Amino acid sequence: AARSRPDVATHPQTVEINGNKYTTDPWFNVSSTVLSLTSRKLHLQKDHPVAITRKIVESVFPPPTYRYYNDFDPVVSTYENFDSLGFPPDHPGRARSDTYYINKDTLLRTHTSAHEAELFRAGASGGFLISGDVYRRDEVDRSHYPVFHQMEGARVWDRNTVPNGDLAAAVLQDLDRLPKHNMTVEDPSPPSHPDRNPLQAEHHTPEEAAAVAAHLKRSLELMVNEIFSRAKAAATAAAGAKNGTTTTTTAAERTEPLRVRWVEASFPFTSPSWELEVFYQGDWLEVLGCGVSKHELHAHASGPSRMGWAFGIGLERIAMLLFRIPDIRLFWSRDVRFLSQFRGVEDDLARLRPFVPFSKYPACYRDVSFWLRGASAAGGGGGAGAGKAAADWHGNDLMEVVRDAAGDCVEDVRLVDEFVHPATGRRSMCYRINYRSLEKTLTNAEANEMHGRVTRALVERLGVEVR
Ligand code: FA5
Ligand code: MG
Repeated sequence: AARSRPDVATHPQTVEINGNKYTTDPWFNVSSTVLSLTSRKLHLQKDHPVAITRKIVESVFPPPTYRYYNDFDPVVSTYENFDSLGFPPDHPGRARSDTYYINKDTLLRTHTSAHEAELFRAGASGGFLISGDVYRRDEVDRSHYPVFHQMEGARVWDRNTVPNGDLAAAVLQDLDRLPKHNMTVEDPSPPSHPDRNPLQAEHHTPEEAAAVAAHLKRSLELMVNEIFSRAKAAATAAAGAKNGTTTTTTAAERTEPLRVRWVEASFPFTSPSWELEVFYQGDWLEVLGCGVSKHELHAHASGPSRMGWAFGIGLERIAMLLFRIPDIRLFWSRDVRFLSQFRGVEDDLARLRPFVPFSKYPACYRDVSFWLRGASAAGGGGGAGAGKAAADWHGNDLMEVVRDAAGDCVEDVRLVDEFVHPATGRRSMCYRINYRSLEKTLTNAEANEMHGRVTRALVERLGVEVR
């Protein structure tokens, strides 16, 4: 409830998004930066790395089995985004600290899963892929951005239409028709915990669930394998061009081998559920979530005889692996030094090359320390004034204020210190902001000016008291 406190004074009466006008209410919390990105649709922009990545992933899920939907509007109802998928009323994803609302019943989709129930209800058979821009209030670092692109995939089988009504056998036969790969999967089947991921025992036999899970995992491993093969070919071609010959050690051979693993996950609309992680830049990077679709979704939407799988991929995360793009902010760049590197690739994938960073400009670190309004919960007593009370504090609010004030010059923001004053019970926080432009070296004066703007915005918008 505290997080739903309205910003009464600040929201406009109406907003227009992709040609449609919406009436706002006190739930409105979309920043102007984010609003301005709703028309970009990078997944449809010719030769953009997100669009190229979408096409390569689509090639692993070919028609006629899979149908593609790439232009569903990002404005959806709260019902579609959450309720239709079985999110409980108190799920944290619904909070205004995490989701961009236009009004109480209308929001910017937080995932492409928002369209699953509708397509199932329309009787989708076989499978489908949905690509689109999605929106989340989230942290600031090199792999998170408040707008990104997802691809949803789903596959359905129907007991009423498979031979002898034997769904498991039909799925295994389809699995057998899929290509094989020889990629090493470090943790191919982590155990599922029944409390998080129970077998849907009233609706599925263990054999059916196992067959669907095997088909799902193979399909996604083939997707990653395809991406990595293309990345490797690109690196080889780039190294060959540099050496003039192909006889020397190639960059591909020097590339770290691909490491992938499955990790148990949990989603309200799948069970069992997993995430697929890929080792990248020294750490495990989560690239997708997936699982065996919940029976309720099919039962409500299409029919109780159906079952299948679904996944949701972060397209930027895959594009970062494919092109070796080091920072997610780059996808939004209109700099020709970025865009020109992908020209002609969409129509001729043999031209794909690793991204060559134009140069890494120096980082400028600046710290900001402040007191939150009022006493902390531990100190007792409520805070006076209009600022953020300690109990009402959410890191994502700060992340957004920083992004709004300094734009894409912020590389990351980290909480470096936090304490409660023993006598007053007030909470102090210190955040370290890394200002680094992708396009030029920031001067000290520019970094200071930006940090001043950020500090003032924190005071004005969050009511903190700078120390
Ligand atoms: C989902 O969004 C689920 N809808 C996925 C799903 C679909 C599960 C169907 C089961 C069945 P998650 O929140 O983990 O899950 O996001 C999916 C992917 O989006 C992540 O693995 C990651 O690749 C990407 N992603 C998430 N947040 C960000 C962000 N802020 N910036 C860039 N990519 C992100
Ligand atoms: Mg996740």
